Amino acid sequence: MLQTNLKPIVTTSFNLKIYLAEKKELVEKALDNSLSISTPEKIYQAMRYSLLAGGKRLRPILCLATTELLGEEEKIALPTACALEMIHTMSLIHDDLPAMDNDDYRRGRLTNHKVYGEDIAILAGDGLLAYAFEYVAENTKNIPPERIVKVLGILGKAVGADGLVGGQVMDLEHEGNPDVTAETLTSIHRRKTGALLEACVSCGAVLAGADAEDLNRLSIYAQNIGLAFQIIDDILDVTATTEELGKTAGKDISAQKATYPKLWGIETSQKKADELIDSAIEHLAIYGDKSLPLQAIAKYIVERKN
Ligand code: GRG
Repeated sequence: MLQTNLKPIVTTSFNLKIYLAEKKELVEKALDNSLSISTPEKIYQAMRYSLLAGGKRLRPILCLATTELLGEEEKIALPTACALEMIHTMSLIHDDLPAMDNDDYRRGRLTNHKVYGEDIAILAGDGLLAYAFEYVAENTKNIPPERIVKVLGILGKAVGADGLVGGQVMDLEHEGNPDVTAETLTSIHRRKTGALLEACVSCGAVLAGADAEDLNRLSIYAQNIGLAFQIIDDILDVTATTEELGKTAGKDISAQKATYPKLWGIETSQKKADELIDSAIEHLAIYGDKSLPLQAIAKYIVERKN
């Protein structure tokens, strides 16, 4: 038998499935502890109903992964990670309202207004939005205060007229318009979907003390994955089932929404999403293997089934 003194080749392996499962468990526990029932009970129950309804928890995980990439412990970013999920959940509750997309199902269960009524669902969203800011301010420890102020500013911008609110307004304005261009669609989704995903990465970076170059590089990564995320969301609306999605499939067509598959077809849309992910990953090259989690999350965004 051939004897060699060669050491086994060390390959870098990263198991995204295990990584996501571990982070998700951490986030679920932190969210559960973040909001207990107080009075008036009904509003706390409505807020917890949607906040603890599962979901991929991609936004908090992106925040934690970015903080770790830059060499800080994830625990410093946990309150902000929870706040990002509170804001995301608020946007889903409001998005599902009869005055908006009018959906009955979300995350595999009845939407908030179907269970608690429209009035309480609006207030549950408002309650989660306000609490997100309170939660960051009250619970972020051992971080220079100027970083916390910066995080609060990033969150506010991502929610406002240049973020979720503006994107939703543009989305509503263009419903039923058959002439929406790719530029307009991208402008809608840069705000509606991309702004919050970018905030997840930026907040994680700021909490870890990122310099301007890191912040710029990581923001470009986030903008690319944000748009790819929405392209895949549009594709899944056509190709996946209601059971797989946990929400009504085919909603974009029935609501006459402009979508990427409508503009480009499914194959080209998938190709453009893949290109965006390649470009996102290129912006992580400087970090080497430390960026494996963010690289793998980017790939997951285009391979996901819900
Ligand atoms: C009231 C301040 C305020 C804002 C609300 C309703 C609204 C304005 C904005 C809508 C934002 C929205 C719902 C965008 C869609 C983003 C998107 C693709 C959500 C799906 O995210 P996933 O797949 O969901 O990560 P899970 O359930 O896995 O978390």
